[in-house]
Amino acid sequence: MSGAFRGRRVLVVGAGVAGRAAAEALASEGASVVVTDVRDAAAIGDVSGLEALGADVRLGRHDPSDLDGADLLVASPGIPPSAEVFAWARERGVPAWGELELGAHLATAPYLAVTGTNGKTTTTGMLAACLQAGGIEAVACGNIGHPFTTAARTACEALVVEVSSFQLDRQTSFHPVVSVLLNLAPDHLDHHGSFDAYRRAKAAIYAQQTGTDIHVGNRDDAAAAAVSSVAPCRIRWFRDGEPMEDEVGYRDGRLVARIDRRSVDLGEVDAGRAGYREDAAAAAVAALAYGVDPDAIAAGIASYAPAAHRGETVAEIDGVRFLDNSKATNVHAALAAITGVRRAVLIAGGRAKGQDLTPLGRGADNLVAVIAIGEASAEIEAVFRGRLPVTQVATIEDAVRAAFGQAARPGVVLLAPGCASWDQFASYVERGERFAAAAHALGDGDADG
Ligand code: UMA
Repeated sequence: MSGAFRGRRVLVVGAGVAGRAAAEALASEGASVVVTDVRDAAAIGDVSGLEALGADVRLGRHDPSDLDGADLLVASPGIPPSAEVFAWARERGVPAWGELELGAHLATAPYLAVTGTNGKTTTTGMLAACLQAGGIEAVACGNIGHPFTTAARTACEALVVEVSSFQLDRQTSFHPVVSVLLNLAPDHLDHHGSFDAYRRAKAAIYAQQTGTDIHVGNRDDAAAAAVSSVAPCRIRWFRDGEPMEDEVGYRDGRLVARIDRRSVDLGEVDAGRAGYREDAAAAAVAALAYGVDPDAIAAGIASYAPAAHRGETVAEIDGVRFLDNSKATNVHAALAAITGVRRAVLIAGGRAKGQDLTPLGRGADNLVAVIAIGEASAEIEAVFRGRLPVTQVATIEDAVRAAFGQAARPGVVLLAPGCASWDQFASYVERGERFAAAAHALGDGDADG
């Protein structure tokens, strides 16, 4: 503990993963901490960890008096920009930091950062694996679930931070040595208010970067490339085709870097997973930019095991394969997953987050039927009506049974919701787990139930 926040009085908003980590970091650095959350004690569960830190925990609502005596507010990423608590802080002249701002003040190791609409977690993991294969003690953290504010205080040589658009708001000090923008498509419009505001949040990843820092952009994604091309530092690119000088791309299915007018082979990449090639190419450019040896990059990418709920087969029953892409929480990701299947039954829906779901219709040729779930089920039905049979159901279990009934033999049932899980589940993880459990139940003889 350095006592960097000694004598400060800080209001932490949100007692979820980010808020708890922020409170712990601040308390360990000498601050006196108040934590507020709109959820009540019954909903929030155990807060004894926060109380043990000496934090004053106030549950059930936010109140202007929470800011009494405070000289700083630290907000969790999910607090919407329109939340009253920010207006109260403004009125009192109390600065409002996001999670990244606090992490940036605490970090002692250099950090690399990855954002984009899709593929962040995979790219972050792969990039950390490349650095580790190169002998660098690197830790993957951030939106991935291991808060940046916690990782920033652990001893290591580099951090690879997954950053969401939510986190990129309310920071003016986050300064990665290498930043990556993987792709850009409408998402989280309910939180940011518009695609333009979402794009501005993403562009904030490079706001503090200067001359010798490196930003990595995607040549194949016009919307993302437009943002990347104006980064205020050096820019390196990846693409899905033949790479140009200083780029990483693909030749004959193999990942290839063009360095000093030579082609360097970085190995084979699993083409079966949606978005995986893009993620590997991005990780390779970022690792090269950080000075990692090409052999280590090839080893890092080959060793990386993707996290769950990103398109893996979770069950195979009577010739029907169940693919779990619960992490496809927006239209862009769902379409990428649909592109990888043939004659599948799609399970889609959930909370649309203000997205236009119409582009999902482009996947219709790869599907035989659609099962619509959750808040957006009527919108999903409207997208496919007249083109495919669509069934609206209440639960994921009903969806799995209906999809199994309509699937070809052999065939595929694909969970690629295109929407957030938050209307019916705590997270996409819970949605994926319930999907897999329901598929297994069919195999256990519950096929009619
Ligand atoms: N809350 C309030 N007031 C409000 C709104 C919410 O008190 O006005 C409270 C809620 O009651 C809840 C807490 O805030 O108790 C939740 O905070 P949060 O939504 O910021 O979630 P955390 O649990 O703190 O987790 C956050 C990220 N979640 C979101 O951005 C929604 C996690 O990303 C991240 O791993 C974690 O911080 C550590 O950095 C998850 C995510 O879904 C994986 N991210 C989105 C995505 O990937 O699409 C952006």
